[in-house]
Amino acid sequence: MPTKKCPFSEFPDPFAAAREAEGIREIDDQGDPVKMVLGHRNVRKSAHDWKTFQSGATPGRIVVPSEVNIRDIRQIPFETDPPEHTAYRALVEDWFRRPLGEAYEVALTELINGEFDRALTAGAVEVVHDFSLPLQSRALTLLLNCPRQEAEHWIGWGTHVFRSDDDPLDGSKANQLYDYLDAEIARAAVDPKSGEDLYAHLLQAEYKGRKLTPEEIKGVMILTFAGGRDTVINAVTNTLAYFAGHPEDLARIKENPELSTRAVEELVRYFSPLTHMGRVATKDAEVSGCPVAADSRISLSWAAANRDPNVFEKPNEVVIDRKGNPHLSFGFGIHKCLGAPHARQVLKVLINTLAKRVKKIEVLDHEDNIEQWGEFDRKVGFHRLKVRIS
Ligand code: EMZ
Repeated sequence: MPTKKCPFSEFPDPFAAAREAEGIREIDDQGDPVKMVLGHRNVRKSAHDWKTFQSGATPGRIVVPSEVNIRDIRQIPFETDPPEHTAYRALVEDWFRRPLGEAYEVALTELINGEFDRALTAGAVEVVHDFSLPLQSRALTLLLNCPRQEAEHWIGWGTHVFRSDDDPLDGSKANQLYDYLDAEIARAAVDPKSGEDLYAHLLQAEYKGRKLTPEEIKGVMILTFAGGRDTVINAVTNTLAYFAGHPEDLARIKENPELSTRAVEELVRYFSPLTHMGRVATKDAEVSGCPVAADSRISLSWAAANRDPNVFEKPNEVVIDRKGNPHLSFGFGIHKCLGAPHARQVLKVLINTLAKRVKKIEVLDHEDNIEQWGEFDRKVGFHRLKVRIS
């Protein structure tokens, strides 16, 4: 696989020429092609038009790479359209906004401080597996409101629930998550003591005048586990890599902690932890002057839109205090990321803790994680990032 030589803290934009030229580019995905929409305006427009570009297609088909061959459970609310989407989303919206509360931030700060205690004691640490993955898993126990201990089990699943090191679509791996969720849903249904977690919340919820089925609850939980896993791990890892290369920005945040809110937005714009998300056309349509046939796929390329020079000045630079930052890293429209408040809090607390406690991050060794989308090679994060934190 060709890898571009670039310093560890740089994330080049591979889409510039195609975005400027046609603004759309077709790639193959397991024989089911995808037209990648690249410009900010058209990505937003297509995301907004859920009637033409639906999410409720065959489960797995809006994901790129397509997961139709490895799962048939619909993820909820992600793989539904209005009116079902509206009703499902209403059941979980408040729950996923809990991260904005003060107690949540306090708990997250304690948790992230614990991760730094470990990293600082260890000296050298491999960030992806020994810092970001445990951090993501342990932070997820706050979102689920379940015992912290559960995370130790999830850490064993690795950085992605449907992918393993040598297989980008690993069906057997998905089964371990499914079996775990079946057991957890059954446990929550019979154990009155566990009334405070997300499973219990979903078991009590009323959807269109009835209770959710175990299958629907599982659909919500799969999304909760899968959607925020590699994305959060990449965002955390990339943040450490960025500040390793830019200690001056960390010093600015230390001086001026209010900057961290803008820094989070700018870093997620720059990293775009999720490259794109697909949609399926419900009828013949046109995007960026290009015909899109009914039942064919497009993808909304958040990563390409986030570097669009028509919208962002100096798009390929991290402007740590960038004002007005209409990035699309958490999507756009009715499907915008449910986990965004949690992810933003994780990154804000991470950056504030870094600024407070860390003087220097030294990169000892790294291996980039380069995704390949047709002609585009895109660095999304790292397979391995070994650093010394002091
Ligand atoms: C799906 C997706 C959701 C998909 C917002 O993203 O995340 C991917 O990592 C999963 O593979 O199934 O949950």
